[in-house]
Amino acid sequence: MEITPQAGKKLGVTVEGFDHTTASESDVQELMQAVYTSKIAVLKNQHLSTDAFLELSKRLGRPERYYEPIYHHPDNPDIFVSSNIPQDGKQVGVPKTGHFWHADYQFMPNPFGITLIHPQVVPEKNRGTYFIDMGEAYRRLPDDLKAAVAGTKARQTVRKYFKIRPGDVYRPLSEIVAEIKQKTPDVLHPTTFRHPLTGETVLYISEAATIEIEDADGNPLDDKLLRRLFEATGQLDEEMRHELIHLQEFVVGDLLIWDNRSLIHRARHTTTPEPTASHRVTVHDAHKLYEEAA
Ligand code: 7UC
Ligand code: FE
Repeated sequence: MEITPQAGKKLGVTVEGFDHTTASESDVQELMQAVYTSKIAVLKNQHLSTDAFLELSKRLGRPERYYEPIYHHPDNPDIFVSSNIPQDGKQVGVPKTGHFWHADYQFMPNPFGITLIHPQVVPEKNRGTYFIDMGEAYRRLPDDLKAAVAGTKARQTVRKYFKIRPGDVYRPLSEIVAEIKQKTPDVLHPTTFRHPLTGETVLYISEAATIEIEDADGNPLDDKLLRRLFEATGQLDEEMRHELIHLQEFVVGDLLIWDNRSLIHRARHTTTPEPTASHRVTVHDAHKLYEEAA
């Protein structure tokens, strides 16, 4: 196994020669360390079946199956499918997932630390996924914003980007909204926390999930604060030119592993509906997302 930094990029390493069937425990630890410190690892030449992808993922942690079954791979429910390519005339998984800044499971009480993506069909144009390192974003915040978020909590929701399921057709919208509130109520996470593996402070907010910041007594703070935080961290730049935005490209055979604690990501917008498909597994490593607020 050979790990090298991605040339000319602010984030990420390339990993050659990783074989999950023969890797030693210390190889796996070395790989995980690279994920925590460099944020993204691109494993090359991973032409794996869905079962093998899941087996590789299990070497890194305990899989968390997506809570909504419409995303499940038909043969393997631990695999989340993002695809706009029908198979035998049927939709598999969900199209156009993640077209907004988010961290995976940010709206859940116990998000996982690691996301793995195995691209299956990569478009000709508009390939890749955008990332922002929210540890670096926090370090660059002006002092007044750092002071404004200290000791606060952020309210996270799935409601803004929840996708209507095929089975929701003809249901009253109010009933669907009530179901979402009951199954996935909004959660509060600390606005900043200490990354349990790197020690850095992470600003844990995203445009898709975060709807409010509350002070230590639970009083909502002015909306302008959240807007300033989105602005300062590059999340409002629709041109994708902000200094903090990293475009991670990939080809079929790559397997991406990233640090879901400190990175937020956003799928690239396709202007033309090009075929695209990817498989995802998410895992809990040995630590909770955060042990304490920063
Ligand atoms: O359809 C999607 O974009 C799924 C999104 C709302 N959640 C992905 C996750 O793991 O948080
Ligand atoms: Fe995602």
